[in-house]
Amino acid sequence: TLKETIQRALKKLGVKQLNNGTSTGFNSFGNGEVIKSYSPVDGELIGKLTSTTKTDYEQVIENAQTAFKSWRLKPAPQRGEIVRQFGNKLRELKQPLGELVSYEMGKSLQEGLGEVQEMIDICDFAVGLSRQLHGLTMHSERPGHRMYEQYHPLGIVGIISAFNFPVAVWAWNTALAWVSGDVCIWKASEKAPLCSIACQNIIAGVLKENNLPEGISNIINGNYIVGEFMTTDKRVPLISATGSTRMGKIVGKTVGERLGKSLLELGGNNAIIVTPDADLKMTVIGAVFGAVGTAGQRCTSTRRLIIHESMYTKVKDALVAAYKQLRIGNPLDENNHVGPLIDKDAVKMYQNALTKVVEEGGKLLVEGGVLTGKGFETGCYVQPAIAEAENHFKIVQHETFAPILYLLKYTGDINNAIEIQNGVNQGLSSAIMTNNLREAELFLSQAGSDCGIANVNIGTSGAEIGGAFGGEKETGGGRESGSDAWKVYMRRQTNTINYTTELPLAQGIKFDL
Ligand code: UN1
Repeated sequence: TLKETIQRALKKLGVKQLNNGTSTGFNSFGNGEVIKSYSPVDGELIGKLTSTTKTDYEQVIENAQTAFKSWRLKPAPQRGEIVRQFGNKLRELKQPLGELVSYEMGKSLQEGLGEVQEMIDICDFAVGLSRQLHGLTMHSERPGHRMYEQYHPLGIVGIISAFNFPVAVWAWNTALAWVSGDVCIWKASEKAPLCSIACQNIIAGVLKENNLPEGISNIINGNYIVGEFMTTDKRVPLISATGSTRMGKIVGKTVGERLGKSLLELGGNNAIIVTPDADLKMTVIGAVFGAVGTAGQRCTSTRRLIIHESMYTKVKDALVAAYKQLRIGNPLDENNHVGPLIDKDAVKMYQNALTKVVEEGGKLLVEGGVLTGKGFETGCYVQPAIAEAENHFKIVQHETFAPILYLLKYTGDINNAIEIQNGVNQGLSSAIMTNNLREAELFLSQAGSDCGIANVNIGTSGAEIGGAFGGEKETGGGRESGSDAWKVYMRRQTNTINYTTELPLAQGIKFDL
């Protein structure tokens, strides 16, 4: 039964009924009020944990600072070795951790396992990276001089993550930060806090086996006030925050006031352009997975389809037919495609968006609605909806974290579609379905999509970890995960060395004494 599966998973992950300290005894949780975590799947109380007080936070900072002093001296490839061991532990615990993600957050088990796979992948990436934290060498304009740059660790990295990817986003940040020589403090979402306990237990075990201080990885729990401990704290040089644009604006401003660094990965309003040359089958699979996967709660979820008028009826009919096939229910049951939304507030926002789109003149093609009856007792299960709309509608301009897909029509050439695609405040992910080389290349060109991610014949969600992940405009501009995203976790130092007995000045300046 589900209950037994979850009990077994919690046991394997060392998550207790009341979590007020890790399995290794280091108290990074705190003495504050108790937070209860209920599953949106069946409404059961999964477990409790204690939140972090200001006094606890000071202790965490001290532990992190002490750990940093030794961790930064460990050669980077040896830090990589710790991340390698962590990745192996994740391989062993992939099933129970995937189950906990699915049960606490509500995404399908397949997607929960996929999320743990992203953690494993970023560990592998970071291990390789630990031997490639390269800087450049330059030619000095002065004789007998050498110039180069090196990357040093920053110190404490603060990670604020959202409920929708309760483990992977942490891993993207922390794996890179660790090989960079940083130590981390993680504030997970208070909507999926037990996932962070499980992760902390795993890394704490690895650190203990290697006689390393647990302060290399720390977690703090609670609401935004606990997050503010870090965003206002000069001792935390980098804050990496994933979540809503509303949250990101506050974090960006707070960190900016103290001239700290922030890495922001915020909301998206992602679209797929469907051209006259699109492959209908690929379009439907990409759009449906993009719109209903994770119940529309990915920052990369497909929210808008921009369809050429010549394809419009075909695509619309195929989508409506596909939505009829969707099975909604317990996400740990592999027969289901779509699980619940995270909580009742999310359900309210979903309902509100459906009301708004009709008020603004849109038309519901698949009505949606909250599911009731057996298996749906939590009130968090909703029917994915499709609405015909226009890009300028306020509700279409807004990111609603729910499975609602807006169909928009374009006429004429691809530039018109690109204009609609770019005509929102967010700039995370985008896609085009086409077999026309000219359209595809234009979409990817400087005159094309303005997003951080632009795909051809792939949907908007489900990015691999190897590329830099993030977006422009109100998405916040940060890049996490692959490519050279590691550079933001390090400080660059330019070194010029004079190996002569003269002291020539740069720019040809003469200064004789
Ligand atoms: C998120 O929703 O915050 O590209 C992350 C994707 C996933 C990550 C999403 N790899 O959909």
